[in-house]
Amino acid sequence: MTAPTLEIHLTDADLTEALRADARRGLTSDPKTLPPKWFYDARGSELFEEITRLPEYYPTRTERALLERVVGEIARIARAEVLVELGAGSAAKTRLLLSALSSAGPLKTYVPQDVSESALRGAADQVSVEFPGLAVHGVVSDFTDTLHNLPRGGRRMIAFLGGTIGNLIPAERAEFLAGVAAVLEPGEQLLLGAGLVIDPAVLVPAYDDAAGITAEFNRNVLHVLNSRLRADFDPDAFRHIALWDAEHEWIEMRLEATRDMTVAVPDLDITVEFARGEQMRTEISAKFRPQGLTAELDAAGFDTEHIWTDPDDRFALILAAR
Ligand code: AVJ
Repeated sequence: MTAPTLEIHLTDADLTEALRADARRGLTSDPKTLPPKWFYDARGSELFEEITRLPEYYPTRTERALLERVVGEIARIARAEVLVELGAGSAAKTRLLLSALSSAGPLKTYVPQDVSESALRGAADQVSVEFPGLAVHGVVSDFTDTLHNLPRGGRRMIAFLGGTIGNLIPAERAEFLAGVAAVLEPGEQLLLGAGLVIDPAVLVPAYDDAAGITAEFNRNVLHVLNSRLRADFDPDAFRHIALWDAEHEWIEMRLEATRDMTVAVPDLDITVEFARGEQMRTEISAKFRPQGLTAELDAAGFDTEHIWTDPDDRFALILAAR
């Protein structure tokens, strides 16, 4: 086994700088917003892992069961020598893909990418132990602006699983898909996992669980602002909200101030006023219709080769070629 390498395109200082810009923009706009990528410090990544095990949170286990069922088919259509996984996190589902791709084809290299160095290090180490024949090159970066840092040489498949594409607003999504298309050579592939539009009675509890883990995950963004920007948010004074926006077909998570508050953010030289009842958007998680997904992929320059869905039509895996 060769030890995994880790390339860091996003230092801790870069992260703080990006958070400052996002927080300044989001906290001074009306209504206030914060981008979802700031949930994922070490504690946030752990809380998300806990979410994936909740009875209400169906996406992870649905995607995994679907992947288990169709991974052989994917491996037959795939031509990848290099598997690049965006937002790899703990890379839990990747093992399925790696074993199918390496037994069926020419896979030589695995490139997991994530913003969380801690999650990535663990994943890269584990994969190297389990797949001794595979070269593992981890990349710590932001998936939306570091596609150009991905290694070249060897036919690539970019996997973007878990439904994280849904965290992008439609304009960002179009830009992201076009960006992926732009870095791929003709014939290279994208494997996309996306949550489908389903009954809100199933959808909403997935984002508002009875044990309150998603609420903690949501409030964690305030802990991140406190520790990185020396803000003095009282996270417990914010209430977790998850609602289904039927017009946009997305879940929206918000934090609602339960009292009037003045929050100091010394590292931005601002104070931020919250009125009791004021809501701040912290995440959208868009759900899709299969035809909508293929249309968006087509617009970005992809050909959809295959689309698989689970028996309850809750989740889709799409293989598209450049
Ligand atoms: C990790 C982005 C796929 O949108 O379902 C889980 C994040 N947010 N519960 C999602 C999340 C609230 C999750 N993704």
